[in-house]
Amino acid sequence: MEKEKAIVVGLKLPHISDEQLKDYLDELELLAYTAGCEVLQRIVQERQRIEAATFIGKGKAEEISRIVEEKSIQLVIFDDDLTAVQVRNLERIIKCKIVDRSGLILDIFAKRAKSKEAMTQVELAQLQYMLPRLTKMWTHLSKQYGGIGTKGPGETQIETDRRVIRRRIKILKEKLKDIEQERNIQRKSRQDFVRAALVGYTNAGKSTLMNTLVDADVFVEDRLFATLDTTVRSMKLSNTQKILISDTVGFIRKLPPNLIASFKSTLAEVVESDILIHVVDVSHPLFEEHIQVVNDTIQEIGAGAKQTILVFNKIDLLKDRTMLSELSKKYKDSVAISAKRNINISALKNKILSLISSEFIEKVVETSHTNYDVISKLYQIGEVLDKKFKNKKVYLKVRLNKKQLGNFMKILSTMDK
Ligand SMILES: Nc1nc2c(ncn2[C@@H]2O[C@H](COP(=O)(O)OP(=O)(O)OP(=O)(O)O)[C@@H](O)[C@H]2O)c(=O)[nH]1
Ligand SMILES: [Mg+2]
Repeated sequence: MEKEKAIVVGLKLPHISDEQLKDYLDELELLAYTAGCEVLQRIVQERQRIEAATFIGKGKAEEISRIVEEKSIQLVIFDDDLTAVQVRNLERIIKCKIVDRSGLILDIFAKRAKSKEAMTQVELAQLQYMLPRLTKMWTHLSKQYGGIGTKGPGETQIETDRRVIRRRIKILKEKLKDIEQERNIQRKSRQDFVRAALVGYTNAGKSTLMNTLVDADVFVEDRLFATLDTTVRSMKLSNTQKILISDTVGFIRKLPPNLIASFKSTLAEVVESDILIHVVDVSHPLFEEHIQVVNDTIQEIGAGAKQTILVFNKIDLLKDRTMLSELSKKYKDSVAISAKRNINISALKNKILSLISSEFIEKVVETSHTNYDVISKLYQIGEVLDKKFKNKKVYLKVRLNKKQLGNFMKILSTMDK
């Protein structure tokens, strides 16, 4: 398939440095490439503030319009989110599709979604995003809806399309509710385990780390948003200690809010986990900003208060590793690794062990020495550290995670009668 020809546009406001803008536009180009476009040119405008009507200055928009014609550009991509009015005004000046960062991200998610859950979540986010932006030029994201927005020049057509979209949104929300319920049941079965979630910026190496830690065979690719669905695996930390670890969708600067909202059931794994393993691509020039973006997103989904290990990944790509000692001072509970080259993985495992140790407690359980059900159950769910017999009783010293203890004591009280 022929690639769509695109231009990317960035606005340099006073608080943004040249270097930052360059990195933002690098990322935008990577997003464009991921979405299947070929970026022919980069345009930057320096301004004191955003132009309310057209985002960039009108003169700049006209300049872009000329380039679009000369080079037969099909798509102009803005690094910031545009209002519906700005899109409309820009489309009057520039005769091709105008897409903003959120639109592009949603488009990539739509292309990547494979499972029923991910597809439903993305479609909902897309339609919510599209609804206020519906114009006759809007064809980029709407191909799959039988040409919504492509047919009519008239406002009536747009009104009809809006109604169709609203109805579809309602159906999707109901569908998601059912999926969520299914997910809740699945997650309930995992309640007895200590759970860790891998989180991080997209392309940081979460899935690679998952594969290194548990032999999981999760899909890894040097592209943005390789992972959209959650994978959960059990991981052995020592001979007796097992936890569940999950890999999930990555975050990015300016992730569309309705995308986060509709990915609620996918992100529930993160929200319900006991600890977070925050994976950072330390070889990226903007890695500290990435950390901030991820922290903000985690806060937003309501998982901000969890104990977190910061994992500086891809240290094999660093020319100079002296920065790592500075980083370990600055960020406590951090560890530097290479998931791909298997460097320092045991240090990470030890970190995880020490962080989850507070989730485990030791307890002496007393029961009749013939109460095999209780005894075997204890061996099953915990680590038996010591065993003593006295007066037809057995005293088992066990280590279990706190969550299991409550359940176990309930079982014990019924079994022990
Ligand atoms: N050099 C090097 N590359 C790595 C390392 N860890 C991961 N990568 C590469 O980084 C790219 C992204 O890795 P993934 O594991 O797919 O990243 P992810 O965080 O799961 O990304 P998304 O699912 O897209 O959010 C792949 O090309 C990996 O091979 C590492 O330690 N060193
Ligand atoms: Mg991944």
